[in-house]
Amino acid sequence: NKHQSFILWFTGLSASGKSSVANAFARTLFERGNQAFVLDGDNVRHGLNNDLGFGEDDRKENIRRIGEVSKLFVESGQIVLTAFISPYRADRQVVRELVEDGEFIEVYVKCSVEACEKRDPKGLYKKARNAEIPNFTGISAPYEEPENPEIILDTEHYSIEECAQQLTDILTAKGLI
Ligand code: GGZ
Repeated sequence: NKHQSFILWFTGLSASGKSSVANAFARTLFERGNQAFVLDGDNVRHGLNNDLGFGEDDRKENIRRIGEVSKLFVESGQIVLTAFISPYRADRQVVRELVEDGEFIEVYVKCSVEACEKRDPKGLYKKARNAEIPNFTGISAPYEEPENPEIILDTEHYSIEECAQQLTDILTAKGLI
């Protein structure tokens, strides 16, 4: 179960499945005896970053802090899985450059706005359409697709469990787990 430490940086729209896949895969890692930890809105935006909103500058600061925290986790020997929209390429690039080569693995959780909006588990897309939520990613704020992600998971056409299995297969093939 020897592994190097790295960041699996999930990026994608709200309701694309980032947290679900990250948590499913973290369970797999745990069962294999790997040390892994998931950072997501529930444990970061509600705590460390509860002073930040969803304007461009606040998202940038959100991602910067998450990057710094992730770096600490990597230094502590863990696999860290982060599940944030992280809509700006430049902000993701900042995190990539924060850690050693190969330690930042960008996982694009790909799902169209249409499909995410159909899921709308929290009713946020509906509120965004009614302008009750401003700057909503995919509706009234941008999402910059990764141009060269290490991994793409298509959650529009594959289940959460299938995507988690794909991650296992890809990282095993890369010799990372
Ligand atoms: C996007 C928003 C917004 C706006 C609240 N735009 O589906 P969720 O609820 O659970 O995930 C979304 C979460 C996004 O926070 P992140 O920290 O991942 O965003 S970023 O990386 O861009 O900083 C959504 C909820 O917060 N949410 N308002 N305006 N998502």
